[in-house]
Amino acid sequence: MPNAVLSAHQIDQFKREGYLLLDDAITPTQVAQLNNDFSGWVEQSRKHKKAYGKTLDGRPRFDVETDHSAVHPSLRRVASPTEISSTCLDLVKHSAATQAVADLIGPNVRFHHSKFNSKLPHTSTVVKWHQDFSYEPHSNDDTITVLIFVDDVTLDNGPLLLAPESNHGPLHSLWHNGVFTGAVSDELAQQFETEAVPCTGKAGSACLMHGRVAHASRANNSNAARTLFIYCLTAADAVPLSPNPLPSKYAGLLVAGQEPQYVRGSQFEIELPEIPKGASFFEQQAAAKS
Ligand SMILES: O=C(O)CCC(=O)C(=O)O
Repeated sequence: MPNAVLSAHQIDQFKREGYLLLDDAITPTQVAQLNNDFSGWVEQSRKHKKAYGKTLDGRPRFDVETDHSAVHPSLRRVASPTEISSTCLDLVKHSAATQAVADLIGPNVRFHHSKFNSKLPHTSTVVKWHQDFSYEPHSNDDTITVLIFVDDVTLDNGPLLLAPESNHGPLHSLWHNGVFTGAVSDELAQQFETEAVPCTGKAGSACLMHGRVAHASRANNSNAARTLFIYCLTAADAVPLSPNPLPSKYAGLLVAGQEPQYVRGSQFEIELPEIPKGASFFEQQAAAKS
């Protein structure tokens, strides 16, 4: 079957390095619509001092950073936006980014979860080194996180940092001294820092990242926001091994191909994650010292 959007070279690059940057993955109109949705939520967040709203499992939908205030909003996470934004749902179902994922792990692909991660200007949100697959293990590791750039992402506004080829390495523990820290050990984090490649690009670009790729990001000390719309897709024959950390009425929706008549397993050992009780994984990463 011919590939929908990716060249053989791009597919090879993804398989080797574990990620791929797509320019113009969504249209300028879609970028404007995402920005419009997110700006509305930022305005709303000024009225709140802590996480608020409700998702399917009763946890807060909107999560704010410790430096959040009415005059200096620091809305860091919107959980499951596919339920409150038709633009998000439409992108998950129909974008070139989703078609590209079908080229990589398809033809049969399903939706797992979505979120916005934002770092508004001069905010302190950091993401510690981790692999997404350890937060959302499946029976096989054909899982891809799609990170859509809602703003231009530069070296200055806290870009995603990736450890190339870490998709070929082990699944690292996110548990330390019996506590789920949601992050790899300090020693490993230092090693990944030395290999880190920043993922920068214009608004409308998308980074497709294999679920085993180690990644992190630093605070935004610039005047420009860095907001990402993020969604996770899996091969349709991959069955979740733990509860969805971001439950949604659309979880499991087929976004490409057909329902497979089988389940596929691949060989690995993995520690099951702790399901967040608070608004987001930021609380797990902040609460625990790795
Ligand atoms: O927002 C970022 O920079 C990284 C996002 C991420 O790693 C996550 O939400 O799992």
